[in-house]
Amino acid sequence: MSYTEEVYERVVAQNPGEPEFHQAVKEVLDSLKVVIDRNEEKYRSLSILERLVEPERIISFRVPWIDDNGNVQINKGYRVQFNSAIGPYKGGLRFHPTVNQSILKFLGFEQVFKNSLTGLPIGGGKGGSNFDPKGKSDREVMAFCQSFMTELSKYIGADTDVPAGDIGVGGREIGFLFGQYKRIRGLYEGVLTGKGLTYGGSLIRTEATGYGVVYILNELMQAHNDSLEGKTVVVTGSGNVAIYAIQKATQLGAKVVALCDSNGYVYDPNGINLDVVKDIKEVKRGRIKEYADRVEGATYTEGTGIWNIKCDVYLPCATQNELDVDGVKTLIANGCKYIVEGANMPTTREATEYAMANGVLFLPGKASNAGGVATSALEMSQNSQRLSWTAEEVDAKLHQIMKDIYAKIDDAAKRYDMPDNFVAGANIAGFEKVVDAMIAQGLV
Ligand code: NDP
Ligand code: 2IT
Repeated sequence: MSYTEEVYERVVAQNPGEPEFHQAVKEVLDSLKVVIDRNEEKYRSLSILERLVEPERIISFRVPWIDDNGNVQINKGYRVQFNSAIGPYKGGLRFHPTVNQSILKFLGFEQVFKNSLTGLPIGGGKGGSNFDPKGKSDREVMAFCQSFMTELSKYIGADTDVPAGDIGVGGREIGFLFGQYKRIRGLYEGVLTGKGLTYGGSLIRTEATGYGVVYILNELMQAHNDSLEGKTVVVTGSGNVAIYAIQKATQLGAKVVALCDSNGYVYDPNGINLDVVKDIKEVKRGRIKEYADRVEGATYTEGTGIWNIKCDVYLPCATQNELDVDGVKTLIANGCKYIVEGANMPTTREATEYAMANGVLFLPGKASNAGGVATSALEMSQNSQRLSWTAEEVDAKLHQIMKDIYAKIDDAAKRYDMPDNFVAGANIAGFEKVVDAMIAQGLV
């Protein structure tokens, strides 16, 4: 058995009941086989893969809070501090009822490689809770965030671990979390990113993940003598990443005709009206169904199946494993040429392999959604300098970072004779920097 296979079997045996974590590890280890094979003795002697798949630390804690009816509620809270070889742990917090240790370990593991690809000095981490913000009052969300931070504050800091948002954690939650950290620790520091602009946030952080997805898509298309102009695009989700991916794709001349939430999807042949989406999702915190009631010519379909809509470009921006092989087959049959992941691991392994084997140009989330965390690192830089950069400056840096990521993953894929295999390219290029730093720092 190869070293990568041995380590994968060990991960499955030692981390029972964690299918998402196994899936993320398998994809990375399969890609790394070609790298390990060239230098197996060295990597084995240092147990480098065993170290890479074991989080440095997992913190899990109880989060008690009181709801609006005066009842005590208890949630689970976590922070997975996965790897600090190249910088302080960095990665988002997810508040969603499905959150568990497997999901946070998969996200933390992916984050290590993603953060490495940004070229910035940030390690990998992820955290969150099975708390569901949907339908909660602002007071309930604040009570939860304050209790969550009361415990988490013991383990984070501007130079140790810097959380941010993810599913269910946006500007409102980051504000409540920041206030409680400051109150408990007595420190006004860049301990969180995605902050509001009046208290240390960076311009363009809100837009960064979605913009970054489209910037790197544009690089991919240009490298293949194509462009977004006149293309039909389907975006999934209708949250932070989806909204700003739609905005940038539209600015670059594409027509985005569909989006969704966890209840169903909207098709608008005239092109999505983003003002309506923002009002429904960012202001009213409502359901995407309302779009069809408000926009003439748009239709709403309950349930899944958004991949049935014909498109040239598909940008999955909702959640893990949302796109399976049947979905990909339908997309390809309808002429889809590009799948670029805005979410983390939204495409199943089988679907990814099918897409790549059938002519789709595919960018994995750890490369294509890295603009969010990269701009978080720019927020950290601004906080350290006690300065704020202009929107143009941050956007230009983000754009350049996405171009550099495309160049890195393209180069790694070509160096290992797998041109256009950006899954392998991203895993290899991400690994090279982290592993170099790990080896240099000795057995820690
Ligand atoms: P949000 O909470 O803002 O939005 C999530 C969106 O996805 C919502 O529209 C939600 O719908 C939808 N969704 C969730 N689960 C499902 C499902 N099972 N089927 C269909 N739709 C679903 O989160 P973000 O936009 O921040 O995050 C989206 C993805 O992008 C996640 O995978 C996240 O990890 C990733 N990501 C986020 C970054 C960021 O900076 N925010 C950076 C990099 C990656 P509903 O309202 O019904 O739940
Ligand atoms: O998955 C991700 O990269 C994020 N949710 C953003 C993390 C961050 O620290 O900005």
